[in-house]
Amino acid sequence: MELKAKAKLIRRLTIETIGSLGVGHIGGSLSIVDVLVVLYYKHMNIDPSNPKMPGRDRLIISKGHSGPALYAVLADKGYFDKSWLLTLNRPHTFLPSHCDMNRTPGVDMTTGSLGQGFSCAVGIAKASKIVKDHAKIYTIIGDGESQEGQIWEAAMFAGNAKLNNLIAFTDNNHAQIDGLTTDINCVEPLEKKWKAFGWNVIDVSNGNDPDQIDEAVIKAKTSRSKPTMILLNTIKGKGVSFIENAGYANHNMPLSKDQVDQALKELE
Ligand SMILES: Cc1ncc(C[n+]2csc(CCOP(=O)(O)OP(=O)(O)O)c2C)c(N)n1
Ligand SMILES: [Mg+2]
Repeated sequence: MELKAKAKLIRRLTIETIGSLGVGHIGGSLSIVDVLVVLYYKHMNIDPSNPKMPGRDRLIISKGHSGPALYAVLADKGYFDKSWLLTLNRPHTFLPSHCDMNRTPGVDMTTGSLGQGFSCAVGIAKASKIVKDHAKIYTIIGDGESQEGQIWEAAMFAGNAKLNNLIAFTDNNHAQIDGLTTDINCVEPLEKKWKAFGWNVIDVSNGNDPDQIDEAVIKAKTSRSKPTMILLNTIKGKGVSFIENAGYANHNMPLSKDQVDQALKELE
């Protein structure tokens, strides 16, 4: 299946997942669907029948509230049955709202406390260099998350350690939990900041276009001595008109049965 069609399918599954609970982090989940699709269906060396395969590539979603989008991908890849998606965040579920590596097959790191997952990704990239397993380590951070001091401590280490096996993405959707990043604590200029910390930076003008993201990942993989930050210019809630139009109010948004139907219709 073509990447754009796959992204549509993953958006549908994400809507159904959050719709089954009636509320969830829909905005931040939909904004990263395209990068997940490019990684999981084109680039990552993984085996859904062996989720802990040694030497596999990793993905750490540091903005761990976007778990539902990852679960949609993992179910579609065959890590677990699609019926699990309808148990999101219910008691005893294997799919909590935030990523948990001890509960969900295919989840590489427990995340949700913003800033921490990125540090874990840097540590795993360093470990991979030490054991020489040639894995690529991918990680996604939020633009609001980039206000965390912990991000920049880890960024400095990754640059100094020349972790060219680390490919990070900023989901630059310009919105955080209760406002626009520019109004709350502006993180720009991101390109200059990452470069100053010793990283390659690739700017993707449409961070919801799988082809543009794919091109950036291909380029990032050729880096010889630096980690790469791919800045994805995204839309929070991408793909469904009334969710996009809700703006940052789509951060943790209720979804009625009628809204689920409308969203699925838009994604046909
Ligand atoms: C350390 C920490 N502080 C606060 C929160 C609560 N929180 C969850 S998501 C979020 C907003 C994050 O914004 P951004 O990184 O832009 O992600 P997006 O909402 O765009 O997906 C906040 C403040 C948290 N999870 N962890
Ligand atoms: Mg954001």
